Amino acid sequence: MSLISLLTFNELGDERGGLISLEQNKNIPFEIKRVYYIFGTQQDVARGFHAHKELQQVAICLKGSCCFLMDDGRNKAEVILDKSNMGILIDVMQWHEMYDFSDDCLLLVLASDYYDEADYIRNYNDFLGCIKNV
Ligand code: T46
Repeated sequence: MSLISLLTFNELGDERGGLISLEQNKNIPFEIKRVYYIFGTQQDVARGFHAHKELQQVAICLKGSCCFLMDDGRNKAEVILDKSNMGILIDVMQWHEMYDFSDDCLLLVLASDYYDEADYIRNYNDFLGCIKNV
């Protein structure tokens, strides 16, 4: 599995403006059970710093930009999200960190399940321990 998996969404806009449609099990590779969005972030504040055991997510920067670091416990890779027609797949057991948020950043996240704190691995050493056991 590639560390950075980017999804490109078809643009259905016309002279009246842009339009992008997101559909579960079509251009989003799972059933969408939850949607949340992150906004009003500060440039020098980083978020994330966890992996999920079961949850799959797609993050789309609808406005502005931010940087994602993805880490599978062996390799790390960075990507800048700055296009509303592009999403990053945050797959299971991918440690991820988000930073360098622009002032106007609006980050939409589609998730495959309801919020469950028990699905988070928030300690990096615990994450590395889980990877070793796979
Ligand atoms: C992720 C990245 C991309 C809820 O109660 N319900 C929710 O649906 C979410 C997403 C969060 N929360 C609570 C949990 C914390 O007490 O809101 C608080 C802030 O969440 P957190 O510190 O986990 O936020 P981020 O930005 O570090 O991570 C979030 C998601 O939680 C996470 O699943 O993958 O965005």
